[in-house]
Amino acid sequence: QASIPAADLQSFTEYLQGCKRILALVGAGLSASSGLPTFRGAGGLWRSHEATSLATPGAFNANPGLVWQFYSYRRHMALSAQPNPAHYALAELARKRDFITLSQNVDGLSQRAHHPPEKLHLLHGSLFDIKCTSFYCDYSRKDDFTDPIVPALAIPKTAPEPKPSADDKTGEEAAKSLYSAMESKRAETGDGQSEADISDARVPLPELTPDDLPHCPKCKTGLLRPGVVWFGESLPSRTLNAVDRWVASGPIDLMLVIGTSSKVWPAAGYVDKARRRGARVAVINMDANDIPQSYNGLEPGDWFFQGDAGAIVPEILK
Ligand code: BJW
Repeated sequence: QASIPAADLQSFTEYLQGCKRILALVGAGLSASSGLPTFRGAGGLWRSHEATSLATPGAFNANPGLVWQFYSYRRHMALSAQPNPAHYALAELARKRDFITLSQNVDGLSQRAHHPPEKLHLLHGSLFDIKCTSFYCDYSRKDDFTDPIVPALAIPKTAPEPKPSADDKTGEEAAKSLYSAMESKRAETGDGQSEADISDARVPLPELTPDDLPHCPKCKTGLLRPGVVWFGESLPSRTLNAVDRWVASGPIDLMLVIGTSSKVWPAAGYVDKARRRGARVAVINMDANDIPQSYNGLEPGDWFFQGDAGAIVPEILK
């Protein structure tokens, strides 16, 4: 049960009942309680790299092996994660109302929560879309859940650590805490071995050459890449057009801004677009500093629900 101020919950739910058209912008915080890391703030480092610094065409060109290791890890994590109650609550709202979700997430969890696909707009693509990097080739495929996508991208396994010896009285406490920290960083795979947590820079990772990476089956020469939108790249025009048509097709009563730092454009710009069509805004975020900065942040009549989206979203949409 989320602890939401009763007056806010009441005014929000009363307003929600009369809403005809509702828009949501969601970000990485929506999937945080499913165990997936966000981009900015704590957890935004992958090994020694800022996650956002790996999400660029320049990073891929400079070191495709490293960028593929990052995305292969994220594909694996997303496939191992489960949608949380917020994913399900948004899917339910989409089934019942004139409501669309603009998702910046690439993890597939909204789809797995059965969000109606025609009401789910993936602004930044999907980890499970794959496309060719060659300028001359138009190859792409959807819903490729192969994990790993090529053998060289398999997550390395580590042998279980020896348990600290019982008669090592002086070092016992220290060893126990080290052992449990290591355990929490590894997932048991059932064969007595564990998967290494390659997001930790202390875990060795092989250097891959382009030959180790997935290649295009059509042109035979181009490297494949994940079908996500990197910085400096355009968002999918069909998606943007469909969203713009929905936005233009009538007044908007409510804009939900869930688990996003609202720092990345053009996604963040939908808050203003919705306001211009009359929307009141409800922000659901762990961090009170991450209120969309358009206009003056929150305006009278808006709501800010602070806490875990996985708990708050199902509570306010009940
Ligand atoms: C919780 C929680 C819990 C935690 N419960 N909450 C206008 C002005 C300035 C710059 C630009 C502009 N227009 C375009 C740009 C350039 C650029 C941009 O926006 N730069 C800014 C950073 C300044 N945009 C682009 O390049 C875009 N392309 C474009 O505009 O093309 C045309 C063009 C090109 C060139 C020049 C001009 C125009 C493309 C942007 C693509 C972003 N791609 C990424 C990677 C996707 C693939 C991948 O996943 O790897 O998308 S970057 C990364 O950021 C990812 C995310 O979708 C995106 C947003 O992050 P998000 O989801 O908000 O995550 P966080 O971590 O930032 O926030 C998490 C939030 O959750 C926090 O608030 C927490 O507090 C909260 N939280 N746990 C609730 N349990």
